[in-house]
Amino acid sequence: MLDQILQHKRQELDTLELPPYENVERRSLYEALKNSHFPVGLIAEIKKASPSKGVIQENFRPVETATFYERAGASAISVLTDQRFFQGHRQYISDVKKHVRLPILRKDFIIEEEQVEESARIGADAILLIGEALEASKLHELYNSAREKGMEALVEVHSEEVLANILKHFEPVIVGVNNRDLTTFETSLDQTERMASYIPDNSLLVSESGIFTREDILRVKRAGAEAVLIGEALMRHENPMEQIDI
Ligand code: IGP
Repeated sequence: MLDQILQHKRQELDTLELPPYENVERRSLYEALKNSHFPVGLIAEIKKASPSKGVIQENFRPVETATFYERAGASAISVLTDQRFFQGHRQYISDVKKHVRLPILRKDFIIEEEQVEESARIGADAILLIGEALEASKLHELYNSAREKGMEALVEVHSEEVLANILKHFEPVIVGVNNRDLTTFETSLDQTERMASYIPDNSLLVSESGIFTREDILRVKRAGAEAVLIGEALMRHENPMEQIDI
């Protein structure tokens, strides 16, 4: 699946048109996660659909949902911008940013410099860089480029080998462990527990995917996660924070 998505991204890149600059004020994801008033930092995700779950929210209203997340005390908002597989759009970043004060993470499959530039122009505060989708040296290059443009990056890994390769190049400030294997879609919170000891002491660990309950949050926190990234559990509920009871 991941290969199929990446192949499609390369095609999209051929026709990528850079939008004009807007919303260049940057907000720090790292600071927001560190200063959470919940037991962990919470990145609340806006995602209409996914390849593994199909359509998650029929009546999709990104701005309303973001405003709700902010009022409920989320630290940051993750916005899916991939159109083909997640029914997202880059416009959602600009729209959401105008209506909330939280940092916005652009969730997409970023593989080339043009996409980093595009992210900066639409007002993203941070971008996702996926270890399994990039050579470690390329990931490092895109990471530096994001920093130069005033953005931060969430460096996501699923496996230990991929993390080890990245650490040969640099230590990311924010490391996400994806509990979902993007090649099989299998999700298990064991992954955070397995990976936690390999994360550098100075990196902030975010546990991503498959988190549904307060118990799940406490479990990954015990493993060493300082923040969580939650999508589906929040998108499916009328009053999502009640469901999580964070
Ligand atoms: C959220 P969930 O299981 O709470 O909906 O997961 C988030 O971790 C997931 O959307 C995600 C993702 C990604 C999506 C993690 N890494 C990479 C697209 C690309």
